[in-house]
Amino acid sequence: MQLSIVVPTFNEAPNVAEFVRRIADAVRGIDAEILFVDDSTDATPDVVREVAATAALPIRLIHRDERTGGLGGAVIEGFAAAAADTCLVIDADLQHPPEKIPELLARFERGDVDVVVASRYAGGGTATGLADRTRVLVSKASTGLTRSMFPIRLRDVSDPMTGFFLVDRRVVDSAALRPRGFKILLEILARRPLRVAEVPFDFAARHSGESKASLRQGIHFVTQLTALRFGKMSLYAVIGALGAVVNVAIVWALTQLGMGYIFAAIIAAETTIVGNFLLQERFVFHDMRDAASGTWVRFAKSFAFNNAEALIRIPIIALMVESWHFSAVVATALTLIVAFVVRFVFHSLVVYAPRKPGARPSRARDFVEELDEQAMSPGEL
Ligand SMILES: Nc1nc2c(ncn2[C@@H]2O[C@H](COP(=O)(O)OP(=O)(O)O)[C@@H](O)[C@H]2O)c(=O)[nH]1
Ligand SMILES: [Mg+2]
Repeated sequence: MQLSIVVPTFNEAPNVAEFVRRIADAVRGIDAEILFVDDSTDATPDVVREVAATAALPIRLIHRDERTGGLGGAVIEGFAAAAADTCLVIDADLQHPPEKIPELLARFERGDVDVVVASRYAGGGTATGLADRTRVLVSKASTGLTRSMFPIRLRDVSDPMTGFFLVDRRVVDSAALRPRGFKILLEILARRPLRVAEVPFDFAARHSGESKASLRQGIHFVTQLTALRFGKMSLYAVIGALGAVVNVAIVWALTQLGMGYIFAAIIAAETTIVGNFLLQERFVFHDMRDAASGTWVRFAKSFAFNNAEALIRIPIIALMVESWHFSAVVATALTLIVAFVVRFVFHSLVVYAPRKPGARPSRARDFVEELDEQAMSPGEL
């Protein structure tokens, strides 16, 4: 098999027949298969089976009961199940013209690249099929933002957000990907340096049905981008910084209302400890929650640790200022930096530690390995 055409589908029943017809026409003479990875709740699987019976090329269907990883997760599953190493990803709604496939394949077969991207923004490409002005703006802005965040990796890629590309699946490190949401190509390109070529294409309007892109996907995307770029620890830092700002604001507000400073500081500290916990549960460690102990146990550990840490930090600051003659600001800043790292380590290793039955062979080694993995792992969302 020369080419596997991987097609993620979510409720695309009215598009399937026309899609398959155009693919079959376009890839005549190429030894190709179509692999639908379907999460639909409509009749898409039935239509696929019906069309497959008479189609001019082999068609397979993977129907998933769980929408793990959404569109991106579906694509990765498609790579794993594909008959060929050369995998082409294309949407089922005909916004990506199947007639371009031979050109993408020919470019790939020159043998000097790992990925061929069909680009709306390369010379000759267009994005007129985007639903409205807002989508055009969002698409352009997010593409610009993404490229500026990965100036080296995406140097040769004008359209890292396209869902139309061809890749040699052997260069995709599926285990390292956190395929969630729409931007699977970005994940692939950002994780490791790959050789990329582009082929311009005209992004058409949807054949039928509605786009599944949404504001939620947009928010998802921004967080995914941050995580891809800066990792889990930085998300944790962002939340910590946010907490610090809120902390100061609460102290300010309460003292304005006439409350004593110490009391205000305690209320502010406890509020931000709880707030930070909720945010880190949702955004930083959400992928570790299921395997860890229950919510209230996690909360108790986190709450106790942060309180103990604050209690210990204050005498240390005093010691630094009184005995070692640090300025109060420097002492506070230094202890906060150390506290940040210690807190992150404690949370990833203790609060969100997986429940494992039985004793571990070498705790020290486990500790170091886990620490390394947590610090480096992408804080995907
Ligand atoms: N398997 C699967 N496919 C999806 C999912 N969400 C979207 N898709 C498919 O991914 C492709 C692109 O989605 P679409 O809604 O057209 O996004 P847009 O082109 O950015 O507006 C289409 O073929 C969708 O059916 C999902 O959660 N799972
Ligand atoms: Mg589409």
